[in-house]
Amino acid sequence: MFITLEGIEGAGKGSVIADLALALRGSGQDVLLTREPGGCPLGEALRAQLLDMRNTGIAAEAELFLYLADRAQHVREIIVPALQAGRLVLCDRYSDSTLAYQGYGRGRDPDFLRSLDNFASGGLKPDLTLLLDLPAETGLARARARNELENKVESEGRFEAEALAFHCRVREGFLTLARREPERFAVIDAGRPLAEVLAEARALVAQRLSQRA
Ligand code: Z5A
Repeated sequence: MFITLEGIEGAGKGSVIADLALALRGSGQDVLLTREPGGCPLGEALRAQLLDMRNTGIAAEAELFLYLADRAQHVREIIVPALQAGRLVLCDRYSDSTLAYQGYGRGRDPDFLRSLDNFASGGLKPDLTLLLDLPAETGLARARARNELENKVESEGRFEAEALAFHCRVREGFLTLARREPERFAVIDAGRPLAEVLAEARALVAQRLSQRA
């Protein structure tokens, strides 16, 4: 089973995915925890470039193809072999991030991006996507506080430097994608206390697993 987590920056994906991995491993599932960009060695190198605060000059077209290159390698090297081995794959961001950020955020036709993404991913789609939804202001404030605490301001801040309007478009983009595929998406109100968000995410995954059993 292939599960992805999506949402704007600071939505809580990292927190939720770590908790899900813990719960699922505790119940005996063989879980692969991964992320985009950066879920394979090539992806790690691409991630460093994509998120580097100094790379303000990356053209939007180049940015798009770097995310797609990361996905093409990640799917073939990591995700598909894990699924074929019967593992449960939990991935922090995937194709919906490309549609939301490079499509709705940067104003590029989502249908055009869909066809490029389909080529990069080999058509692999998640079975379940948890969308952590919250106002962009709240997510950015959380991410900023976390980055300051971890002293990451210089190394991982390129997207935080985007205007608030950009993150609002990305949020709306995710919600549009969720409305388009209600059977794949579950939208979680991530503005609530973390314990409530974690409990809902665990329940949604347990429900989906029991449906497939
Ligand atoms: N990107 C793209 O443009 N196109 C693509 O195709 C792909 C990605 C795949 C990756 O950044 C960037 O790549 C991303 C989109 C772009 N940039 N942006 N924006 P990343 O991987 O470095 O960062 P991120 O994915 O945006 O995640 P994040 O900033 O690490 O946020 P998060 O994982 O969603 O949140 P978190 O780390 O779990 O939580 C943030 C803080 O809030 C932390 O201190 C938590 O303890 C706290 N938190 C979490 N939940 C709560 C609740 N419920 N209440 C209170 N506090 C909370």
